[in-house]
Amino acid sequence: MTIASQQADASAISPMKIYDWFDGPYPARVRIALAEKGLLPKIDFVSVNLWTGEHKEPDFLAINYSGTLPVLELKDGTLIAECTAITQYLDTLDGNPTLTGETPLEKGIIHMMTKRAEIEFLDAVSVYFHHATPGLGPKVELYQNAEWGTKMGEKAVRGMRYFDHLLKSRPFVAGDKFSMADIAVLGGMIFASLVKLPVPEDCVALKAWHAKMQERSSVQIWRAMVEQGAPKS
Ligand code: GTS
Repeated sequence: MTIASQQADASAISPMKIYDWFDGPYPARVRIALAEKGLLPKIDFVSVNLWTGEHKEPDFLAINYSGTLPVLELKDGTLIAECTAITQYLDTLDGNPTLTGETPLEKGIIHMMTKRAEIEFLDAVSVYFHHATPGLGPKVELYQNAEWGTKMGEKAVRGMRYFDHLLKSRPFVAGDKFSMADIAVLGGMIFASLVKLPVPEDCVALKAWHAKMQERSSVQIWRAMVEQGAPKS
């Protein structure tokens, strides 16, 4: 089998479904990746309302054991959860991976920086939201630990400082090229803004990188989708 024949063609596997929520920071990661790859027209979005706890209902838990969004469903019913996994899949469909790296070295560095963006920043903001604020409300937040949430808020700010330091000497999070790692840090910035966790004033490089990211058409397309508002049920 040739490499070319192993590469799935988007038209052969579309329509694909994405279960997500229109303004969620993790869903944003996949929506931006889809816009980068020109794949948005191939997707049917299915709304799962986080605020009513739809993602914790048995019907959705059967789709994703973790009870989180987004989830990609292929035409044959295959389900892929986790933003990084979904992005890797989508990025390699056309045999031209622009977000997850071409060489073994690029792939390794981008994966590392994406994971670091999650651990040190985005996931920490998420824990802050779910534990140190009312989060998604009492129906969803069955256990909260405000002290833990506050600690994770502090960790997220340390993460911002880490990425600020990094971006002083490179244009993008994983080096010279825009990648999935930039999208993961963008997810952190989107979540931080939603929960009003401010970026420290002196994080000048992080702010400049963030401003540059807003010029990308993928980010503008994502923002326009958010501005359309919540889907009518
Ligand atoms: N590791 C997962 C991934 O990368 O996909 C995390 C996904 C995640 O936490 N998604 C959020 C979620 O489902 C969506 S959002 O907060 O960004 O909108 N949260 C719901 C919950 O109850 O944790």
